[in-house]
Amino acid sequence: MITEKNKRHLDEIRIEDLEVFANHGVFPEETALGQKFVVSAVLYTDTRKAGRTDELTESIHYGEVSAFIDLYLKQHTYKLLESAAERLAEELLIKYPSLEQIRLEIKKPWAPIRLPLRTVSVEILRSRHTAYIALGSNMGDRENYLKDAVKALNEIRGCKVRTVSSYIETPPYGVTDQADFLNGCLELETLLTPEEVLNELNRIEREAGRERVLRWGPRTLDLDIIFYDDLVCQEKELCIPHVDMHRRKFVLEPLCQIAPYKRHPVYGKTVAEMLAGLEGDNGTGSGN
Ligand code: A4P
Ligand code: MG
Repeated sequence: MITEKNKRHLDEIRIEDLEVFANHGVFPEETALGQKFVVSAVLYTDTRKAGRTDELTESIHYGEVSAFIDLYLKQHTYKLLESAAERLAEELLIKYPSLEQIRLEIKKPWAPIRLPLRTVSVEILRSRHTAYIALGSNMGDRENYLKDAVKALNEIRGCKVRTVSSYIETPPYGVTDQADFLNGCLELETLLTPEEVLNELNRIEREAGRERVLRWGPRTLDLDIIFYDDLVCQEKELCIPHVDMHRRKFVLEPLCQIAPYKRHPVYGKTVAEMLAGLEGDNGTGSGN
């Protein structure tokens, strides 16, 4: 899923029609003989500092990127242009942290389809995203479950945990007849889509021995997506922003430590404002 980010205008560095002789294709002849691929890339980044200082190290070196594209496409073989573009875009976003977004087009002018055509191509747009994840545990070694979850998230390819709140002790919300929780929040930089993030969260919960017995019931580990950029999505399996976050002190309090000015894309309030709205409540946020 490609989402538009509500962020500052980004500058563009363009590489146009870089020719690479490589071996991608569905037919065995294509992978054996090779053919010409033509690559164009728009690198979205902030060039302001490089522009002011005239220092190449402050920007992204288009010569280096071109050489990387050439080598990467020669060293790997994919059946599909889609895969070649997907993998290459991911590699570049991981290699260049100041690259916020990339538009990548790979053309295949000699595609063997026995019909005259100028070219076929695949073009993709891939971005770095920011997600906020809420963590909770009220069984066993709670702190260890939360710490292991942070570590597991950081180990996912294309994910980086940027900030973690402190862990706070909170009374149970919803089903109140259960042990107190330890809760926290973290900021995650990610190349994954929201659905892929959710799958990873479910995997990490499973690996922590989480069993889905009772809704709102006791659990070794609960991981929820609170925000994903400014995305608003209401699907059966995935609601972003989290539907109940604005009523939950156990989410807003740790989130306020790391993102007090993050604004809810629907309600228009900052995290700090939502938390202030809950103060004076009974402390669990359940009285709302
Ligand atoms: N799902 C939809 N949107 C999201 C999202 N933004 N992030 C779906 C994560 N999952 C999302 O969740 C059910 C399904 O929600 C997922 O499979 C996913 O497809 P679940 O984790 O299986 O079930 P659950 O956690 O038992 O239910 P629910 O409603 O998610 O519970 P919550 O909201 O997670 O609340 N009190 C304190 N003090 N601290 C806590 O951490 N946690 C809960 C659980 C209750 N009381 C608590 C705490
Ligand atoms: Mg949950």
